[in-house]
Amino acid sequence: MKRLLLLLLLRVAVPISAQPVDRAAMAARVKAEFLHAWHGYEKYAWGHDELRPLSKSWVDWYGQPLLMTPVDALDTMLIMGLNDDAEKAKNLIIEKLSFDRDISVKNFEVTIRLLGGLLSSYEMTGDPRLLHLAEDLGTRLLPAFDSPTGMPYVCVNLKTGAADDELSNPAEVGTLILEFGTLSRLTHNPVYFDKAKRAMEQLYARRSRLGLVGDEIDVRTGAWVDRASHIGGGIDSYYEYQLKCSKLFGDPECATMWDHSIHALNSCLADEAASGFWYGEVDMQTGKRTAAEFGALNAYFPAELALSGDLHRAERLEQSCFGMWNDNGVEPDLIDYRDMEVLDPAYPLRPEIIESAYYLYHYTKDPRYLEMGKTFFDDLVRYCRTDDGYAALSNVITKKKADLMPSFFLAETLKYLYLLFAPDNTLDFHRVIFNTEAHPLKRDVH
Ligand code: DMJ
Repeated sequence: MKRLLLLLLLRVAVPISAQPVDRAAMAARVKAEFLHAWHGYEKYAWGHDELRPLSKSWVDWYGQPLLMTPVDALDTMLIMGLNDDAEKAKNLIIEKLSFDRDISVKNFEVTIRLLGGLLSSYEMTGDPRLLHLAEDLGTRLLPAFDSPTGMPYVCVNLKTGAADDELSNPAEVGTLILEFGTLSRLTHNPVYFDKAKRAMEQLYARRSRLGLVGDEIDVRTGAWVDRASHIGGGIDSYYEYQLKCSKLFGDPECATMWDHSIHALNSCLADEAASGFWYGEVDMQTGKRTAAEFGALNAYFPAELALSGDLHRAERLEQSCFGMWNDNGVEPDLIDYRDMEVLDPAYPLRPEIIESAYYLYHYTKDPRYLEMGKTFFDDLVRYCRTDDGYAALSNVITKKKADLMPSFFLAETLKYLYLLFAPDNTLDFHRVIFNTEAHPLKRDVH
C-alpha cells in the first residue's frame, strides 16, 4: 500500500513542461532517430529480417530471410519523405524477397508485417511488383484456413501449404481481415476476404453468453482451451479488427461484432482501481475476476476506444497507461495494477502506448498528448539507443538492454511518434485505417 501511495505521488509529480512542445523540432528528431536505426540495419543486417543491435549482427526468424525490417519499414520511410532510402529498400524487396521457401511461418505475424507492409507500400507507390508479391504471399497463406472450423492453423508452410498447430488464440484467428480484405479489393478476388471473414465469424460464434472470448482455442474442434478473457496479448487485435473491419470495408457484421464486444468489455472487464481506470481479466463464462493484469500490449486500447468515439474512456485509460510508463521511466510488458507491481519487466520497443497518444491527439488536439509523446521519445533515446540502432530492454527497472530491434520499432513505434509531431496533412487520417502493425490501408471514402 505504501508503495502504491508513493507511486501515485511520484506520478502526480511528473513535471509538465511550461514550454509548448515544438512539433516541427520533434518530428525532425524522430526522423533522425529513424535514420539512425535504419542505418544500423543497413550496416549490420542488410538483406536479413532484423538487426541484433548489441552484437551488431542479424537474425532471420525462419533461418531464411523474409526481409521483415525493410518490408515493415518501407511505408514509414515514404511517410517521412525519405525517398532515397525508400527506393533502396524497395529495390531490395523486389530483387530479393521470395516466398517460394520451404519454411513453416506464423500466419498472423507474416500477415500483419509482410502482407500489410507490401499492401500499404503498393498503395503509396503504385508499384505493381509490390502487389504481385502480396498476392503471391496471400495465396501461399490460404491453406492455413483449411481446418474443420475455418479458423486458421497457427503455421503454414509457404512452399507445400502444410498447415499445423491447432492451438491458437483470438488474435491469431481474428487479425487477418484488413490485409486479406485489402488484397481481395486490389486483386478483385474475393477468396482472401471470405476466408478471413469466416474465421472471424467462427470465433465470434464461440463467444460466451457474456459476449467474451478466451485466451486459447483449438481451431480443429472449436473448443476453448483457456477461458481467461482480457484485452491483452493473444486477444488484443481480435477486437481491434472488428472495429477496423467495419470502418475499412463498411462491413455491417463486423460493426455488430464490435458493438457487442465493446459492451461486454465495458461491462465485465473495465475496472476502477486506486491506480486508475483499467481493463482486467475475468473468466469468459462466469465473469469472475481472475487477475488485475495490464501491460504494454494492452495500451492499444485507448486508440480503439477513441476510434470508436468513446473519448472519455480512451483518455482515462491512456492516463493510466502513462502512469505505467512513468513508474519506471519505460513501461514494462506486464503489471498488476492493484499495486503497480512489475510482473514482466521487459520492454521490446513496443508502440501501443504511443499509437494511443497519436489517436488521442488527433481527436482532441490536447497538447497533453504531445507532452506524453515527448516523454516516450526522450525515454526511448535515453534508455534504448545504441551506437548502431535501438535495443529492447530486458528489464525496465535496471534498464538492461537486450540484443533485439524488432521490425515493428520502425513500422510502428517511430511511425506513430513521427505522425504525432508531423504536420497534420502528412497523412489523411480519415482516408486510411492502420493495420495492427501500423500499415495504413486506404479506405473507400470520398
Ligand atoms: C506488433 O507486431 C503488432 O502491433 C501486434 O498487434 C502486437 N505486437 C507487436 C507490437 O507490440
